[in-house]
Amino acid sequence: MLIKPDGVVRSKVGAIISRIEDKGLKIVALRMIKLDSERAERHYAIHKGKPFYDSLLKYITSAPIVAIVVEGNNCIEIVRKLVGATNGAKAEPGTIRGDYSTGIDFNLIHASDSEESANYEIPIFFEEKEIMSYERADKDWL
Ligand code: FUP
Repeated sequence: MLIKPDGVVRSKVGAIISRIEDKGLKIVALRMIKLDSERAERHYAIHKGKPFYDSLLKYITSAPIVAIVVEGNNCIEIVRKLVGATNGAKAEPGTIRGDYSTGIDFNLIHASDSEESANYEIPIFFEEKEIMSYERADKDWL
């Protein structure tokens, strides 16, 4: 997942990470970076040619982001639920977008929507050796 530029400049990094940890998912990689256009284009290749593509690239490269890899049972489905609908105006209260975003242009967070997209996206931000292996102390309770 990515905490996008608005999440960083609005100082929601801690709040968002807390939701992931509190839910019981395990953070195994984390880094703050400012995306260059090449990496941003790679990440959003699927949206190339769409009407919102140029503004999406401008937004995602406008300030630092935080890239995070999380693991856990049904991780992708759970993170997508925590994140909420794409448009913050429609996202349910209690979700990250539902609580912090009022629209689709600035929706704070990106989350892979399938294992396939996670496998495509993670290497854009991390080398394999940067993905950590450890056990949560509460692993037997999750
Ligand atoms: P999501 O999976 O919820 O992050 O949404 P998408 O992958 O469909 O879209 C990626 C980003 O493109 C969204 F976060 C916001 C932007 N977007 C628009 O600006 N307008 C649209 O109509 C759809 C997406």
